[in-house]
Amino acid sequence: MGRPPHRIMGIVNVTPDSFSDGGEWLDPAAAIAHGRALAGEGAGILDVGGESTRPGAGPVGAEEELRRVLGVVEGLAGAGAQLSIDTTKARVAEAAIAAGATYVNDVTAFRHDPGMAGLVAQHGCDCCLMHMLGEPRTMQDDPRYDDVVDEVKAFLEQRAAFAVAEGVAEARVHLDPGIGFGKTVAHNLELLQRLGEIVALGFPVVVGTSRKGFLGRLTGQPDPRQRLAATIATNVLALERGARVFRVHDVAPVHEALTVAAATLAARQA
Ligand code: HH2
Repeated sequence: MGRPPHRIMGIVNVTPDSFSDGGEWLDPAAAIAHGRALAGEGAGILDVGGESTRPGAGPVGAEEELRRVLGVVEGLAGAGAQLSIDTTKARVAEAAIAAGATYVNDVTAFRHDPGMAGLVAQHGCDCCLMHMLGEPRTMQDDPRYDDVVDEVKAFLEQRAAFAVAEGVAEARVHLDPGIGFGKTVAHNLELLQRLGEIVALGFPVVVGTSRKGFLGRLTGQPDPRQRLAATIATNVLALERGARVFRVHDVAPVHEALTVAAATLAARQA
């Protein structure tokens, strides 16, 4: 049996303060044009977010978040990609769903807003449940685990069970180890190395390494925009270990790399 196809989730950050592209797509017209370009480059999913989750970031109110993302989701309907809303708030997700989103990417795995799971269930949306230790404001302050993979895996298994108990169809649930969310460089590397253990839970696995700080720590590259080669290395390894969705800023080069990697993994002499 061949491996199921992978998908690229292109990042559309409508924020003033995202760690690598803050402010660049704050203007709705620019964000829409950017999203359309990413769809054209091969993004099967466009992930629209109005709240940065970078280490140290503070929360954004629902009104402001809605003001940032809603017109962009509306403007991307018909762009040829599934629309995802990257939010922890049911109010924001609900409005985005009404505007055409069918995927909810919640970095708190339905822990922040008690209305989120029911909303996703009611609308039959896909969802991504991500692991995070602590909250963005403090998550990089000395994170500790006994066994990072076992703990992330147990958390994700429990959150998937919660989502299903709340009425979300099992086939709609994606899981994400939350690279960089309350993790040291060593934790991130071990999660990637042992990603197969999370894939073994049986849900499609999403990975988000794009331009992240641990890559810069390894390569000595302080500028997040200069972390593309490192991003590609981690995505290829994650593909090989069974990840299915790749959340990235630079869609075209990652798409090329994963196309070749997937063809190689599928190759068999007749
Ligand atoms: N990473 C970020 C945001 N959302 N969602 C999922 N499922 N997985 C991730 O790894 C993930 C995520 C952080 O990256 P970015 O959106 O580029 O930055 P910021 O949070 O500063 O806007």
